[in-house]
Amino acid sequence: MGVKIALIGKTNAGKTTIFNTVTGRNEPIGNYMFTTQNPVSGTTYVTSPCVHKEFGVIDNPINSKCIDGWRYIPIEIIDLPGLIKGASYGRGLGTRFLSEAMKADAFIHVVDASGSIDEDGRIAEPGTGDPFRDYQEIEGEIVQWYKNLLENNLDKILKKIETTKNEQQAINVVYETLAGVKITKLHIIQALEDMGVSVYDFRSMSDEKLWRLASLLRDISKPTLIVANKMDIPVADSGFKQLKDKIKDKIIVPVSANLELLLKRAEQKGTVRYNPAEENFLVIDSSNLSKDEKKALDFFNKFLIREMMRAGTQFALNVAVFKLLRMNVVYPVADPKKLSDKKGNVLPDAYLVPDGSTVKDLAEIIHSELAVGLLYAIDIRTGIRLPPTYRIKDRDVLHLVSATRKSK
Ligand SMILES: Nc1nc2c(ncn2[C@@H]2O[C@H](COP(=O)(O)OP(=O)(O)OP(=O)(O)O)[C@@H](O)[C@H]2O)c(=O)[nH]1
Ligand SMILES: [Mg+2]
Repeated sequence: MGVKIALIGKTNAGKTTIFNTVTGRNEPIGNYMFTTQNPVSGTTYVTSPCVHKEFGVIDNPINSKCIDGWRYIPIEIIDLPGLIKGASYGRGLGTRFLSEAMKADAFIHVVDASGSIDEDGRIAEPGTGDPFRDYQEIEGEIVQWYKNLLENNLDKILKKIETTKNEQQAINVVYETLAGVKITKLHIIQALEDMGVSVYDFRSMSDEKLWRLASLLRDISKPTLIVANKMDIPVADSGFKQLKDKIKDKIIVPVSANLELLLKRAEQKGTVRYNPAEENFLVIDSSNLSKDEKKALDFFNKFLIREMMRAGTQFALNVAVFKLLRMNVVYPVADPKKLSDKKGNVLPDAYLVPDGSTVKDLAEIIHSELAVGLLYAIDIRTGIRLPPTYRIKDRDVLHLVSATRKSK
């Protein structure tokens, strides 16, 4: 369990700078190609207004953090080695690391909006590159990766679908072949439906159709947010506009990973603090701010937040988790009076569950034994008994009652 997001994109786009910003880690960042050689996993957080105020209690979170009334709920983020055009036939580091990306629930596709990467991925004069071309080329490599996956398994799929006339079973065959890369049966059914074909059409699928199927599977199985990075470089403005004009079906969030990394480091020193309510940084100790930090603050708070409206890495993560993946936050409590776990920790855990998850699903997440004898849940806000089939709403506080095991 747990939400996992992978950073994908062209080499030098700034993936590791973003990774370090949001995890507080110190992985190598470089202005040369393929600085990141292997996937790196880290922990970061999404933010949601904590329920403790509403219930008039002081909380002591265990699985998450509560800062200034905001719950910081952990998610996993994976920094990946960069891609370049031709990666799917082995250029650069190739696409072998994409199998790691496939374990993620969603992608953040990082694009250098300032156009300071040339076609091959080298750092170049800002404005000489082409952010939209970069985006398209990298997406093309990813779709090609899916297509290769289908092609490499085509014989196996064909052989097996001949053994059954039952369409569901045939879909199962495709699913089993692709299960390792987090493609669900529903993804496959939806992709086939969108194409208007049946699973038996694998028998005579043209190259073009296979590409289309790969592309649909890519889109459906990995919701993607675009980060337009390097917004601190003036020409990035037009790169960002170009991306917005040409890509209508994706959310694009402007970011300056460099400046945010500077501010995160300042935050560690205690001179500034990120403020989730306003999505900006607050000054705590102006006497100790360096000139660069002041400039970064000004740019982030005035330009990115005021002019671009919504921006920054925290906003990007929140959008990915709450909008693209449609996650809800739920607080299970073992003691319905104290709102605590058995040890007395008040509002100890906040879980992310996909929209549509039921009380039963939540029980499974907490403990399989709890799920076996699950009777009902009590909605702490209203005192109402909710059946196991109740669909959890965002920021529900629930006490689960089970015949087999007490909730934690
Ligand atoms: N001006 C500016 N430069 C940035 C920004 N983000 C990253 N960079 C620079 O871009 C270069 C590449 O950054 P990385 O974070 O290593 O890029 P990457 O996408 O991880 O690259 P690979 O590991 O090769 O795939 C470095 O010189 C960074 O300092 C930004 O927001 N603004
Ligand atoms: Mg990197």
